[in-house]
Amino acid sequence: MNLISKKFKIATYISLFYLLLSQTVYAQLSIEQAHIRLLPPVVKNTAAFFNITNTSEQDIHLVSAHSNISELVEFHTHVMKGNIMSMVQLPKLVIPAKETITLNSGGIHLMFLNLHSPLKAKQAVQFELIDNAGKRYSFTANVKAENSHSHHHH
Ligand SMILES: [Cu+2]
Repeated sequence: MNLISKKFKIATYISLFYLLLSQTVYAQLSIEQAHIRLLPPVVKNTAAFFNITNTSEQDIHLVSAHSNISELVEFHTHVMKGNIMSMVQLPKLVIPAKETITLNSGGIHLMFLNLHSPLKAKQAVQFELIDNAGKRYSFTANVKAENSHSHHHH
């Protein structure tokens, strides 16, 4: 093997290595059925619900969230304290590789605290989810009144 073909072979291995590296480092999230609950204007907090899918090969650790509509955006879940259902903040939300997590009104949800102004039906709200590497994922959810015929029990 002459020197030129040897160098070419090494270059090929290096570029293959970076191609594989870039694919594993590229973390990706998508959401479906996103909506934010419309509540009476006196209520200063509300929540967003959606299905979130991690299409990448590695777990994504979401550590914070941000939106212009409220002072704070937090990951919450519901826990039973005695016989009372209450909300607690989750320090992070892990979306496992190739999996979907459902955020719904009885479980995990994205909580908007201290809304700057009352929301309106069909308003498009943008929010960002930020992972432990500082990567920001931008999404939009529409404000929607709760279905009065729903049979959810809380
Ligand atoms: Cu909450």
